[in-house]
Amino acid sequence: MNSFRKSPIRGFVFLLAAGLATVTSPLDAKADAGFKTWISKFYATAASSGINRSTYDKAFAGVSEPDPDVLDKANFQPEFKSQIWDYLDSRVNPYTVKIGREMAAKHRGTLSAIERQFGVDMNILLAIWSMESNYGAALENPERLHHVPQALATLAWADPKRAKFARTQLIAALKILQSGDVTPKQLTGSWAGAMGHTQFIPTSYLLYAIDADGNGKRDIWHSVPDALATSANLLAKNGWQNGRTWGYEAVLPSGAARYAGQTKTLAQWSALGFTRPDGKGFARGADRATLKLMAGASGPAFLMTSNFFTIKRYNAADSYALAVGLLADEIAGYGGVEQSWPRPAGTLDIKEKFELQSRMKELGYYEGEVDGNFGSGSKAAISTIQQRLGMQANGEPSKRLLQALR
Ligand SMILES: [Ca+2]
Repeated sequence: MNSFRKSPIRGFVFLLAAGLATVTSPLDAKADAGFKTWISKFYATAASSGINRSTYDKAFAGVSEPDPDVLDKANFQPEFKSQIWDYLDSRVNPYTVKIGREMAAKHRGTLSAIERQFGVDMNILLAIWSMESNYGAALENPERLHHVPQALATLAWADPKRAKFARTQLIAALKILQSGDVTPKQLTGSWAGAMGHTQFIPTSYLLYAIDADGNGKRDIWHSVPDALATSANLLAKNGWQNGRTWGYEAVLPSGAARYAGQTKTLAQWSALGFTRPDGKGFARGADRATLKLMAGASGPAFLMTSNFFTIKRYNAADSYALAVGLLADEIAGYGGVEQSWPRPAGTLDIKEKFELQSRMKELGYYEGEVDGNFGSGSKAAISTIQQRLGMQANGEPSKRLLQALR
């Protein structure tokens, strides 16, 4: 859903990006020669990890230049960090919940089998699938697919910050290829080497990949059972507690913000005055939980239990793990966050974002999906409308704009 925006081309990236143009300058040729030399030299390292010549040559067959798109994406810096509520709106909304429920129905048998075998809640697996590849839809976007050996070699060769990571991942990718699970052509991934429906980097694949459909190949690129079982295996091996929640939304007692980041038992939190928004207490008082204030003391509080930290083994951001937990709950039919996020005055909540997109679509300004996600298409439509209304054309959704369209 959120494709990477193009970064301003600068410095070294410029030399490589210029390689895309039809005219080849001597500088491009020099860069390509340097890259090819790096690939031939790296074979010695790969060989010392057990990669044979034939695997290596197959991995790099037809690769004669670095992947310019990889460096472009690696150098992309978001202009501003999105607020937690905007991030959650883009991940946990009527659209992702609806598709999640459709996928739950479609893959019921597979999901039940995985839940039984690994003891991991199927709704958590659906939420991860949504977060990682929009339930596989992102894999159909060629802009997002890179040849993994080429992408990782590009980073190892040209990105000093990621070179060590990329070398390790490249060796792991070559091991995957050598195992016969995939052909070189099928070894596709993101610019940083995250692969398949559930976006595993090669080292994680080697640790956790599962052949769940029994065809003899661990295929997280084309087999939904393999991909979801692989995620379940990662969570199970990292301490997922079956039948337990990931955490509780809580009402922050006055003066209790000072406990943010602390871990206590749920019984201790209760004794400090913490309750759930519906006034109910916390089950399993002996369980330990960590207080997280994701938007400061004026936003909802959360008491995160151990499964929250297991989700973070997938992606270390608190916001990611919260989105997975909330989306899983909503797919399962539970309600979302009950307390309000401290949104600035005049900005839209998720229902209003959907309404704005629908209205823009009805009026012919917007042709994209009504998904609450304000990407370039939505922003361009908003700018056009703002111009027609004589408002400042900043592309940002607002209550004022929605009011104007009603
Ligand atoms: Ca398989």
